[in-house]
Amino acid sequence: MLNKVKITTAFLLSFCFLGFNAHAGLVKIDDKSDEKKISEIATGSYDGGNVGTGADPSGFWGSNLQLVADGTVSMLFEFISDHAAYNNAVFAGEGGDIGGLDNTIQGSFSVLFTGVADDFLPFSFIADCGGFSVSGCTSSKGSVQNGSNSQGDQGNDVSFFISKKVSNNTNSIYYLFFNDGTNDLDFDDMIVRLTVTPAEPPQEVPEPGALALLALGMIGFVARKRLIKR
Ligand SMILES: [Ca+2]
Ligand SMILES: [Ca+2]
Ligand SMILES: [Ca+2]
Repeated sequence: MLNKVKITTAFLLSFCFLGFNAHAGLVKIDDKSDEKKISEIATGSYDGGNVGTGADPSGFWGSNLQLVADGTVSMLFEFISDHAAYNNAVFAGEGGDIGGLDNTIQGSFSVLFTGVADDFLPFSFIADCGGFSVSGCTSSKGSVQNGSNSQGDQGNDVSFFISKKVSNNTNSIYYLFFNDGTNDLDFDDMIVRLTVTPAEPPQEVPEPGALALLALGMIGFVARKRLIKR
């Protein structure tokens, strides 16, 4: 009788932890730079117009986006505008869940990302993407991955600017302004809106990690029971 109670409690606790993980985690800017308006940084003309953060957005240049806590998020990327001779592109995701778009495709895509606190969101901007496909580009004139974005060599290096968060209760929304590194800093070479939403990890099959946790618990329980019998 006591054993049954213990087993039930172990199972309930396991599912409590699974539930907690499923709902945790949105994003933060690592703000390696001071908050500035694009007009304070730009050396070329910023031609992005009003992107929902005002005509002269305030944010961080050379910074990166990280998860706040362990969890699964959905990342929706929407093309806003471009003002460049290059065909620039943005890619996001991992494994079999990779999406992307370029100046020609425009539109939007979304991917799921599961990570732990402080992980960088997996996305990259690529300058002058040739042969666009979901797996990448056949040629580029430089790229920058979130996590290694920096101010670099001013206008010669590719980099991006992240707007301050534009949020409501359930989403974290940022505008990302890519500069493709052709000797100016105008941050209008590709502009996308990133909406991050809490997401349930795929639930059809329990994750191996969760199963292992349950199995370990059961093994420990049986071992303890045997010790008591001795
Ligand atoms: Ca411009
Ligand atoms: Ca530029
Ligand atoms: Ca430009």
